[in-house]
Amino acid sequence: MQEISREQRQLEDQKILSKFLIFKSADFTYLDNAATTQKPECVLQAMNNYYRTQNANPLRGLYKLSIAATDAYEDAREEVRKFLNAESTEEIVFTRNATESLNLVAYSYGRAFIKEGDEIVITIMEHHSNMLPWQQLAKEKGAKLTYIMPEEDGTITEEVFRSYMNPHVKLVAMTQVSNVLGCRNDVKTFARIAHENGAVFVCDGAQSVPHIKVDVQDLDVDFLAFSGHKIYGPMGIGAFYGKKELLDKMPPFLFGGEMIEYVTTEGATWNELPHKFEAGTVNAGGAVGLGEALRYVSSIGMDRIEEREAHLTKLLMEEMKKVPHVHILGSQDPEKHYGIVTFTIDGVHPHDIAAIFDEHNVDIRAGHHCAQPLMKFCGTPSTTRASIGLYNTEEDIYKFIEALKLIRGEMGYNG
Ligand code: C6P
Repeated sequence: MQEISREQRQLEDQKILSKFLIFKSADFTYLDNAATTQKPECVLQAMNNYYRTQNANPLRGLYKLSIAATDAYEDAREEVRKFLNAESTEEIVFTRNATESLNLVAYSYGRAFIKEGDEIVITIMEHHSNMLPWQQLAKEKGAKLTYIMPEEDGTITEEVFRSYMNPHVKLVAMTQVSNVLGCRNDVKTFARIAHENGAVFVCDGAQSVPHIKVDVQDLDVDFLAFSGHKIYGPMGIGAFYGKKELLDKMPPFLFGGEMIEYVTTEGATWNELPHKFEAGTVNAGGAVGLGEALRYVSSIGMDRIEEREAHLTKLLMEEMKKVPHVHILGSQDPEKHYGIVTFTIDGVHPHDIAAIFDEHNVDIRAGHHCAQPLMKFCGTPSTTRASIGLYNTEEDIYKFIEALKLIRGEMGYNG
């Protein structure tokens, strides 16, 4: 990662911040980017423009406006393909979010190919969205669900991963970056080992795709899910990548309009990829917004985004470590956090911490972060989390630290 000078960084900060008008609407510091991100003007304008000039039901009409809507929708798919470096747009399926993507894979691939006695391997650090679909599948099929236990800081070594492989393992599902510990799993190595073992590899990219370069061909994962709203796009649109050879043999997930080729009173045949998995009227406006968001982050460059966020993560953790009674979950090394820093403060409930931060206009998240089994593994029912996005600046970090220093005092502690 290429470091830049202080002046260059400040110029870059200003250029980026000028695109996010929400920060001009009120005085607040936004550090809840792992939950959702703010939207740049170009995304709002692209969606506005779509609804003002191109809106019709895509993929159906034979008139000019519907063709324009179809083109806008399919252009967005091409943006996603490029962004993830998938081989073909047939491998990109639009959904509502990462949750729907992971459920779709569990319902369609899982119900068709996982059988009684098979084993599904996930990790204890999974978000509920990459845990419950596999739990339900395992229960329904009489399959075994195994949880990989990482080291305390979230590390899963190659040796540990290999120890979970056996001939019964038919599917591995794993997040690339944990939404709580911020640690990054070596998905490329684990996917290779899973394949050698005869298992497919499902990657939850919800917290990685917005922050690091993700290349599905390089990682050689079989499926990868992400959400538009965490990468500066709108809510209600997400996507997943699936290898064509797998998508081809998977049954549809939802049935209805547009996913069919031919219907009789007795049955139906299915549309070609990816439409087989996109039943009903699609979220074309959302897809347009997502496509524009991907163009926007690409214009900055994923390398720059990663460097900016790594720089701020380092600053954040260094400053947090100076504050007494604050404990950072997971690794103490900022390079292993990818913008996500979860913490506790002695004697203060995470909800009180978040409320006090809010009084100081700093937005962070408190609770179990939809990862209750991980909380249990970490020995705490809930925590507080700050998470960084591409528009955050050093000033945001110092505002956070100022508020952090006040928390115990405001709860009545001396020091
Ligand atoms: N995590 C967080 O604050 P959806 O809700 O479908 O857009 O994303 C689900 C999801 C899946 N995997 C991971 C690793 C995630 O972090 C999330 C969403 C948010 O941590 C909301 S709970």
